[in-house]
Amino acid sequence: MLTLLRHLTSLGHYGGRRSVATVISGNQTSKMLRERLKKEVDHLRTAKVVPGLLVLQVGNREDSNLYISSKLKAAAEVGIEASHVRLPNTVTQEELLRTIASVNEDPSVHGLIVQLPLDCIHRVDVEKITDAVSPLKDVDGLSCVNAGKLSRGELNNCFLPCTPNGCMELIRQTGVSVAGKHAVVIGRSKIVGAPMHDLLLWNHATVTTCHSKTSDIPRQVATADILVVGAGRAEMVRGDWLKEGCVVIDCGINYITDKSKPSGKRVVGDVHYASAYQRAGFITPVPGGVGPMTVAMLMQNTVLSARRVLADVSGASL
Ligand code: NAP
Ligand code: L37
Repeated sequence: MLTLLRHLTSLGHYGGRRSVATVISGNQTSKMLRERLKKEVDHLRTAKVVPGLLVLQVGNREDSNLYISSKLKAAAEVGIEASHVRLPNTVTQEELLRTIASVNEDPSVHGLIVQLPLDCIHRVDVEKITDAVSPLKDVDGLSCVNAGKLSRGELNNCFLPCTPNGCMELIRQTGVSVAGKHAVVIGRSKIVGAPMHDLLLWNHATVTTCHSKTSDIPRQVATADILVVGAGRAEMVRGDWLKEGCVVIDCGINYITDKSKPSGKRVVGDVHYASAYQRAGFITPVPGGVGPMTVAMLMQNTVLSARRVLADVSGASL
């Protein structure tokens, strides 16, 4: 009887404890995506279209260097021709705008991203920079045109920002349907939180977005079937805040001191993984969760942009 009771409680009957979360691997999901994209690129190359990506960096931030090298590596793997242009931190806004304008004109480049944050000694209006990228090459989806389309639900007619798009793909991996669910997003930045809100909304979730002025975040989180966190606060969300069995997507990349590591530091998310793992139904790890998906989605957007060019030339539909 006790054995049966244990069995039933582990299955969630009698309101008892269910089993621990299923880990959704961004490493595995992104690998499958890269393999699919490689086939598409092979096909495009046969039609004499070589997808081209240009990553524009200002300055020399250590974290950006790491992310850019992952992007270049993924591009090489799928057959995208990628180049990295690094401008010195002394560059002015005008020079940066001129560089963007010339890349906009270059037909060999299908995707252009300006890696943020900028590391620049001069005052630069970041909005002006992200808006200078041609909407047709804006594979980061950060220009007003693409962000506006997303906010209106025109998902098939714009470039979706890479990190939120990667989160949606991870949610799809769980098999949990988004429509009709309550989703909570923590963060409202242009690159993570705000587009995440839009994507969940237009996939028919009911969405609550929290930010630094939200009064009782644990109370909001307790109602979430799907939780996406992009706050940049190490291990902020605790397991006991969660609704049992929910989907937890952790975008956070935070470096904390860890004397036991040779580097003296360790990367953690915005979610306290050990406690959340005990209570969630699904959870993404950090590292190996959203990060690799961000990179893979950039490749997907670049391939999409190249396909659009081919369709324009040949008159074929996508
Ligand atoms: P951000 O621009 O600093 O935005 C953070 C957002 O979180 C803001 O909206 C802020 O609210 C909110 N916030 C901050 N502290 C909060 C708190 N204590 N309670 C509730 N909300 C809070 O950061 P971001 O660029 O969106 O990045 C967020 C995290 O995701 C970072 O850890 C970053 O490293 C990571 N990230 C990961 C990837 C990836 O590929 N995995 C990509 C991009 C970013 P206000 O608006 O009120 O200030
Ligand atoms: N597209 N992405 C785009 N444009 C930008 O302007 N800033 C920015 C951006 N962000 C970005 O590239 N983020 C990012 C974050 C993490 C990874 C990749 C890209 C990543 O691969 N992270 C690994 C390793 C983390 C670590 O050990 O430091 C991970 O497994 O999460």
